[in-house]
Amino acid sequence: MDLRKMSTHELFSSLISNIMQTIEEITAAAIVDHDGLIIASMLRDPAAEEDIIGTVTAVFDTFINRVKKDFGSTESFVSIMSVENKKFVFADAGENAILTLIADLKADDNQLKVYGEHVARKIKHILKGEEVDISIPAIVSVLAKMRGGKLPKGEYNSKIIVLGDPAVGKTSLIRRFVDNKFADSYISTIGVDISRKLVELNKECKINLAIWDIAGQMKHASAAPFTKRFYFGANQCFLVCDMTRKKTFENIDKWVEDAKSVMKKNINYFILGNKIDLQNIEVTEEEIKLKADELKCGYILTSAKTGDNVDDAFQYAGYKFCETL
Ligand code: G3D
Ligand code: MG
Repeated sequence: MDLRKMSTHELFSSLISNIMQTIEEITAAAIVDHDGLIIASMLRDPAAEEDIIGTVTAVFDTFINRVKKDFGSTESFVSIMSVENKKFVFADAGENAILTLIADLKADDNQLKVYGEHVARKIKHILKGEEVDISIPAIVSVLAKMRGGKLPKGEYNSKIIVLGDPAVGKTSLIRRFVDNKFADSYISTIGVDISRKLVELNKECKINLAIWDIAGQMKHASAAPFTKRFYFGANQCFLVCDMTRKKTFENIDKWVEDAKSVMKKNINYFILGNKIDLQNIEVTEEEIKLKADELKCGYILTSAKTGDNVDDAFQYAGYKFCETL
């Protein structure tokens, strides 16, 4: 299926259909604007339509006032409330859209929240005219489970090193995450650039990520022994490849070798298959998945250009780091 040929409405319908397939306790899903008008919707049981529209309108007002009040204060805002025998999930999806989910009371709040946030982010991208991959990445289910587990309390520091062949998009991914910007051209990183961003996993658990963008223009391995000193003390390593250049995927092994030759302890790896917004893809998701299984790590497909799945990647890094505490 060529996503480029899908209309906004079809994209929305596919997105909410995906979330309903993933979480079976969801009985209805809708994307509504700030006046409560339904932009797209889906019901598991069409006979329940009137019922559902009635309840949505009843709880919508309370939520919309909170959205308007809090707008701009948080990046993503998800609220879950139980009314009668249903759970309502409202997730802020950009300037004039809200994702609404209706679920059975037995639905898991963490799962609703994590998936809700993820899908709401996709809606934001679509509304900005950006291309997104509407499938829900596998790591989102991992995120949902982790949030269910207990997170440590406190503020922690984690160092992430970002490795990969030149021009795969390392700097672009970091800039997208840290500044939420994409520039068409960056000056090649010389040596190392360190960016910091606080990831709040919940109110009581915060991870200060120090993200090290290491010498993008250097060839890997022994060609640049002096850059290896930047690896010391890393807790996590992002391995980035460009989905439109197979060679950059094959070289992931070399980057792992390179990192392992320096690190004394085991660290978390995570594969990012970048540039999924482009047409000329040479690497399949299956290949990335196999490589991730081999390295016993997670993976995600991203676009630094549209921002697709970029926040999820760093959030995941935050959760993974917590597992090591
Ligand atoms: P690096 O830090 O790994 O060396 P950069 O890579 O972040 O400098 O990116 C290299 C080139 O790829 C840049 O283009 C950048 O704009 C582009 N790029 C990075 N990520 C993406 C992406 O997700 N999608 C698309 N379409 N392009 C991306 P230039 O033209 O400056 O070489
Ligand atoms: Mg760079």
